[in-house]
Formats: sequence, structure tokens, C-alpha cells
Amino acid sequence: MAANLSLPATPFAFPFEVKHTALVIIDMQRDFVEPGGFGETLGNDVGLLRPIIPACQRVLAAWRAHGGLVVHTREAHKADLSDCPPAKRTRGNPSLRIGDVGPMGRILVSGEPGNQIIPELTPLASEIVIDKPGKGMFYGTALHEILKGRAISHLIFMGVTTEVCVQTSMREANDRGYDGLLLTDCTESYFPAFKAATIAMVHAQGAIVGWTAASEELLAVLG
Ligand code: TIU
Repeated sequence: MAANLSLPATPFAFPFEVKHTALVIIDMQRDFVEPGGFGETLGNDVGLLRPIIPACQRVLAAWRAHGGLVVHTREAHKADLSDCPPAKRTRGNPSLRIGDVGPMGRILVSGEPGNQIIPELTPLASEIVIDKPGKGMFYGTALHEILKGRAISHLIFMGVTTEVCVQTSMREANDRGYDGLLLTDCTESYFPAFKAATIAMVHAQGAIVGWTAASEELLAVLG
């Protein structure tokens, strides 16, 4: 395998080395993808997110086969909700609020059944799992230090939802000096127009936030 790879991407090629790149899978947890979780309490059709799962599985398998670092995130709060701002819990009129008991346990609370990564993408024991209290993956987490400690400079993103936790994480990463790429068929939103707008705004202005590409391009490069 060549050390230096170049992924055909938008708005231009994304050069990377697997050993300096992490595959980041944002919040592919039951709370967002299955009925009875946080996503549904907000009034969303969670079935919209499921079609990306096979593409996510293909990329994860290929990345693991190349020995690449994998980071899984979960949007999760402590059981005492001490890391959940009241503004987040009380906003709007959801059918259940964060911390309330739903069909998959307490909504968006660490360790509850609904807070687990979906079985199709179960993390390996060797992979990094980050519980994050915010939308962005660096807010309130040790992830930046962990990635620096492993000499990671490039991030390839998958996960949900495109314009909320994925985009926030990509913007946080951009400000911390990472080169980030979003796999367009491995991310989804409850709002198709928001997904399309996010992809466009990520790669606009000469990759102002980062790069975008289809997963088949990455799979072809990895071989
Ligand atoms: N509501 C919504 O679209 N997303 C979130 O609340 N969290 C994530 O994106 N993970």
C-alpha cells in the first residue's frame, strides 16, 4: 500500500496517509437511527437515516483492513445530567426530554440501550469511542489530545446528522488544523435539503471547511 494516497474529491484532490488519518463516525447510535430515541422525540422520521448504513459498513471494513484508526462518537450525557445545559433540555416541545425514560431507556444518557452505537457498526475494543455532551466532537472531550498523541492530521467523516453533529464536528476540526473530508453517501439528515446545503457549504470557497467525496472513491483508492 502506498504511504501517500490521493482521493479524487471536491473541490480538489484530498492527499492523505492512512497512518495519519482517522475515520470518524459521528453519532451512529440508536438514539438517532431507531424509533423511540432522541431523534424521534424531536419529531423526525428516523427511517430516513438507515439507507446509509451499508455504505458506512463497507468503508469501516475497508478502513479496518488497512489498519486505520477509527473514532466513534456518541452524543451522550451523564446520568445526573450535570453536563447537559438546561437550555438544551428545556428547549422546544419534544415528546420526551433528555434524561426522560423512553422505550430504549433514558433519552441521550450514557450507558442506556438507546445510546449505543447501532449493531451494524459496533466498535471494536481497539477503537476509540468518545461520549460528547455537545454537537461538536471536541467540545467537552479529550479527543484533540488523543488525536495529537497519535499524530493524526487528517479526518474522514461519516455519520449523522449531516448539518448538526457532523458539520459542527468538521468545523471544530477545521479550526484545530485538521484536514477533513465528508463521505457524502455515508452521512444523512432528517432534511434532504439540509444535507445538500451542508455538502455544498463544506467544499465551497476552495474547501473552506473541508473536502467531500463519494465512498466508492475512497474504496477505490484503498484497493
Ligand atoms: N437533531 C439532529 O438532527 N441531530 C442531533 O441532535 N444530533 C446529531 O446530529 N448527532
